[in-house]
Amino acid sequence: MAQSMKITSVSTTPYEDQKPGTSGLRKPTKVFLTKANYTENFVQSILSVVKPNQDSVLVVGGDGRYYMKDAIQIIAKLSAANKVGKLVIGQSGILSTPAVSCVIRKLSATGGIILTASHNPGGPDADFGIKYNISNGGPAPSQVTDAIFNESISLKNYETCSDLNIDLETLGKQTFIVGDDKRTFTVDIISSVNDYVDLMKTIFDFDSIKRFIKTKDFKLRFDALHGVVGPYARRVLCDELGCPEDYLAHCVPKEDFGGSHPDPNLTYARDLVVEMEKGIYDFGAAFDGDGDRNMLIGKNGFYVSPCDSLAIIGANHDAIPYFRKHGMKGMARSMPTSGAIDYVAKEMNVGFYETPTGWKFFGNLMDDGKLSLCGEESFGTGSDHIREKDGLWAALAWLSILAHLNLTAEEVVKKHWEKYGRNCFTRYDYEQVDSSSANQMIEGLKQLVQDQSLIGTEHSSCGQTYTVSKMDDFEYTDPIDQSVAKNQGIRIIFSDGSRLIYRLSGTGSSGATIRMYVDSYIATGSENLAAPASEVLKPLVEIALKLSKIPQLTGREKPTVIT
Ligand code: VG1
Ligand code: CO
Repeated sequence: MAQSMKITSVSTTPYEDQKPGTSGLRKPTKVFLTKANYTENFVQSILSVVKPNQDSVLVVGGDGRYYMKDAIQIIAKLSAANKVGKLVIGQSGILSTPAVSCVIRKLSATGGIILTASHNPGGPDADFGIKYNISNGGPAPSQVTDAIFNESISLKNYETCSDLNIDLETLGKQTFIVGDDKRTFTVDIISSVNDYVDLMKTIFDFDSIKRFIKTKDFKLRFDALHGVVGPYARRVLCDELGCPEDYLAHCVPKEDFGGSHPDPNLTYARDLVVEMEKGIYDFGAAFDGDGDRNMLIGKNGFYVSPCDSLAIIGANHDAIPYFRKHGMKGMARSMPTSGAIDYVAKEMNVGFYETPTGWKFFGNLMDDGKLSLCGEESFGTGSDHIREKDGLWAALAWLSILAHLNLTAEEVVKKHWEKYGRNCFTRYDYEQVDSSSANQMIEGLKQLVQDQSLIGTEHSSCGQTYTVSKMDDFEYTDPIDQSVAKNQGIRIIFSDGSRLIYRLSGTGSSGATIRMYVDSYIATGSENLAAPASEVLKPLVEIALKLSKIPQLTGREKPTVIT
């Protein structure tokens, strides 16, 4: 029998700053590289909360960014020492966030650890992140991340098998004998893509999508922004749907995402927009670093807003075999997401939920059978097939709808507006703002919430007048476990239903990012139904900037990103 690997208990100093944000712990890579035991401390904190035993199975993988493989070796050493029975890891460490969720569910695993900072850039001078997902395949809820944080601030030791090294490249099982009691620790290296692609084949009708692409000579462009979606897009588009290789752009994962920002929006996925504007491709999609976000662009660069995309998938869900089989149990959106889907849910008479920002708030509703389709304005769309948002799923959902309706993306969107009316939406991001001015801005708004002095006041800009009818700090009570999430964003709601929302990002790694959201409904038949959102929303944006004093307080004349 192989010699048993020794477990050592290493003393360490706790950190004060390992509080997971909207989606896991995200910090500059340098913090993980230079602060002693930074990764070990956080992984031990996760394991201390999980309390593993010989039956525990953890799924591990990430988006391929710099430091991921080192982090996986650390996770293996600590998992072995902390009595985890088995780790299931994507080959070369690669698993998209939706693929981790899929594998956790398929294996009924204990949970999973995802190495990603999602849409944040990667590399030694950019960001790294670690996220824990629970047994339903979804992001850990606040109760769990709070417990992990509490461990991290008082941690004194971590347990490790420092001699244990795993081979991340060879598919199949590796076994190790660990500790004095000679426990078996197993590592199983699995295909990064197989389980996920198998799941997609049960959700969509690949044959009919393939036929549509072929008979219409429908040209696609999928841009993975050098993130993890590359291998998944290659398998689905080229191997399954028979598309040529040149439909794929930036589909080889890179440790630094080619030095760019793997965030699928009009600013950071500019390449795709430029390609689509040429009029060669019929439908384009871009995905973020870890594969859970999507941006969709129609022919000639027609932009499909994520809020509209969600509503349109809802309205046309019967184009997708999965929904035909399982039915539409309910729909949900995060609070800042436009109200477009509200009209669809109402018309279809299905349950509707408005949750705080972050995918973790959808999990309970899905587990309880109340929710089939949900999304966020931040390019996240998904269903209860897994418990994460899913970029490639959204693109396949759209291909199914386009094939079913035999229309272009632009026609589909415009017909939707004609039927339901249109929610014009924009988000202004002010990235890396000085934290104290960002806090001052939010505090000012909180004061206005407290004294309710804006209620009934009129605000005019560009010849339009809006009256404030409600102002609050969004609070959510989970309908399943009654847990309460407070301070989830300041809302100013006008008498015509238009909304201004302000919150601070929980995914940045340094300074503060202010997000300001504007949502306004235009009824069917209105002459500016198809006008550019920037024009329609101009007066409300001006009012929003004035009420919040963002330019004065931050010294920023313009946001970093407008979506
Ligand atoms: C942002 C988005 C939010 C999303 C989160 C994680 O959070 O606004 O909608 O769920 O990122 O997405 P915040 O706190 O920065 O606004 V991902 O793809 O980065 O895991
Ligand atoms: Co992401």
